[in-house]
Amino acid sequence: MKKCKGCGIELQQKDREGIGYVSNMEQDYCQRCFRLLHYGDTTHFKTNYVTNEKILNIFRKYSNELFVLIIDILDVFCLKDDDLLEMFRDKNVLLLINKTDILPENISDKKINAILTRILFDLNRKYPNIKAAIMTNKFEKAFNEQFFLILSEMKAKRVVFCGWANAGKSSLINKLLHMSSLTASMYPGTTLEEIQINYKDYQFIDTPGLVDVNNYTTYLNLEKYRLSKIDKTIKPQIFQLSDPQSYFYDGLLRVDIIPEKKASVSFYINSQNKIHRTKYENGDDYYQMHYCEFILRIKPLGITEYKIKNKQLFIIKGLGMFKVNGRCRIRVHSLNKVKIFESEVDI
Ligand SMILES: Nc1nc2c(ncn2[C@@H]2O[C@H](COP(=O)(O)OP(=O)(O)OP(=O)(O)O)[C@@H](O)[C@H]2O)c(=O)[nH]1
Ligand SMILES: [Mg+2]
Repeated sequence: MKKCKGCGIELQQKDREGIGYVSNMEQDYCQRCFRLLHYGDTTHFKTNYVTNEKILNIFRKYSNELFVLIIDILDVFCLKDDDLLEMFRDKNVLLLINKTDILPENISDKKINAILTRILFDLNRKYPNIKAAIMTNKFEKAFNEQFFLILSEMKAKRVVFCGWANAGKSSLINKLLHMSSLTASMYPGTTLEEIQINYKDYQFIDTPGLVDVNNYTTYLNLEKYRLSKIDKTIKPQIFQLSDPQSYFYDGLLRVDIIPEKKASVSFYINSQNKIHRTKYENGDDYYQMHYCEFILRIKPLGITEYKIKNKQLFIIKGLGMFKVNGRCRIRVHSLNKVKIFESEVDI
């Protein structure tokens, strides 16, 4: 049985439109990986191919090995309230904090370190199975060295790379092993099966990304996903207000802010997209025009209300985050299914 080197799927010649298709069994990459890598073509891309049940079954096979959990920095900010670490409670975990380069430039390395130290200190009390944590891309060379040092300290020879879809697992293995054979792409659900890679006396196992029901990207069509995904350094969009205002991220998210006196709000989203502001009383008109326009299947947007006394950071996974300063009431209109995380992080 031959498998695709990029995504791990079994290769087949029978079904042209099916997953794993190759015109010739000599080929190492399936049609989907080939077209994705060379033409950025997503015609054969199905984001809902892998289920969490299937991925958890892969993990079960490696229960005694080291699990390297790769986490997007914005997900780290709400990790304490998320479901991810619960899935690894009984496993030895090394956390790799990825994509720190997307944080705004004004957040210094010192500040990032302080924020992460605090988060990890709290997490470790709840999850003593987290053995270590490293940032992946602040000091790249040092990261590779540190990573292998930890593996040797932990006497880990077989390592399972895991995490939410699109966290950067396959790219990271490629980078660590100075290769490019694993398919990495901007779309979630790229890796389809486990892939074993032997390197010196190690075995690295790449796995498909877990589907996160609390992430907007799970519900967006590919086009909108591409436009809203944060892949570059965020430039915050900051607004001051003294009257009630409504802020819109297309039809995806609406935040109404009713300040007691003065307030400010900063949005951290893909900087190609601009937050639209209207007076609160005109908010409904704009909303009706853009309501749910990009969401795969129409899903009701729910409203959640909060009272802010001083300041609060909110994480909307897959879209970004926003921070409100000043005493105010806010109403967040967002996908019902997606949890809004309130984070203690002070950025
Ligand atoms: N900005 C930034 N982007 C990154 C980083 N690491 C990976 N990416 C991007 O994240 C996207 C996902 O990368 P993959 O390696 O395919 O992620 P994955 O976790 O293997 O994804 P699945 O197989 O779908 O679960 C790609 O667009 C990468 O270029 C990083 O450190 N910073
Ligand atoms: Mg992958």
